[in-house]
Amino acid sequence: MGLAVELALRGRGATAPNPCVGAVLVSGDRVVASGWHTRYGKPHAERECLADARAKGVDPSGLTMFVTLEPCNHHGKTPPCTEALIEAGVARVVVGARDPNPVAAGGVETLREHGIEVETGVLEQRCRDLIADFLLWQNSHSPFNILKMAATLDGKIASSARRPEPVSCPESFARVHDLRSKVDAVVVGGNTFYADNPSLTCRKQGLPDDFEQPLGVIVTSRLPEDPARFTLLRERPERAIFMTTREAAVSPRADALRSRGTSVWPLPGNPGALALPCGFERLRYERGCHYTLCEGGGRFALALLNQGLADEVVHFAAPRILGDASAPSAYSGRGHIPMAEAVNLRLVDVELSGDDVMLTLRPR
Ligand code: AOF
Ligand code: ZN
Repeated sequence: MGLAVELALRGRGATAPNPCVGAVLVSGDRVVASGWHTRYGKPHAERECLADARAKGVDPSGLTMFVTLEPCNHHGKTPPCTEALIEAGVARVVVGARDPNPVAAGGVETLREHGIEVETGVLEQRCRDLIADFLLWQNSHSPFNILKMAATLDGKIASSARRPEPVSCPESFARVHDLRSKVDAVVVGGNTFYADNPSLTCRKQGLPDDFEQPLGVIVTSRLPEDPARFTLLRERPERAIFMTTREAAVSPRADALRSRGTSVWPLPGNPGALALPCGFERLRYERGCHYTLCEGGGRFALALLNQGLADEVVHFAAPRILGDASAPSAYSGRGHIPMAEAVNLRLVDVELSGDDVMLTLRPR
């Protein structure tokens, strides 16, 4: 099942608004075929796995399939996977998570009615974590927001001089660009935008020719005086969106941005505490964003966490220490907080990323 989870992740980003799913076919203790859902509307993981078996000359009858999500039981964009499994004569199906989608659920019962042995709940938490995005799209109006942070061991994201210098190693940098290749928008706070002048593009090797760069979104109460000074606004003005206060959104600076094709969206709330949910809702429904990558800085990161909008945190801890209290911190903006009011996260994964440690966390 662990392998099926790894395979499923290969489809992550391309299956939205459907889940990513992985499957392996096992004979005894050998994996003889595998598959995953590669893209929205394409065959499901179970059918990909059976096709892989056929291509390898493996007869699936009597074998066991491990699949991260309960096989679907309905005619959607594709016919039911339960049918394919029954026809193929698979003897046993091991399921990670039950399907939260009532329209497609019920596969477990159908398979059992046809004499297939079914076991459920294997690596269940990991399989549920795998489809947290799918759950969110069904139950909320927000995109699935991944908050990315890179900090020194003492939690600093830049030196006090705030030059745009890398904190993490090249491997982590490459992982961030891999993340950028899977999201529909990259979102930053105003401090980061004005200090770093980021292009917010994906610069991963080997991108397809038709790759569409993510939207660049800036959350700030201050709009730029001279848009042409900023790479994003110079190179892709029509792919940039400012989320700002209601006052700033009707200012001459907002008009100047709009005349260049950049969108300026008003948010409720005051300059220090903009209410982000309606901005994210617009990203999803007006711009079709299913995933965003929120890249800080510290104040924006904490605002996201506080407003319950960080659905996953990817934190790179670099093995270096600044030791400078005046340098900006990874998550900041509150004062005199007792430990009982800390933002508590659940650790989902730990990996080495070159010299850094990459932590993947989820809200509790
Ligand atoms: C997927 N990929 O590998 C599995 C899914 O419209 P359809 O036919 O693509 O069906 C989508 C539903 O099928 C989806 O909501 C989920 O409940 C179920 N299983 N979906 O996209 C897969 N196994
Ligand atoms: Zn299916």
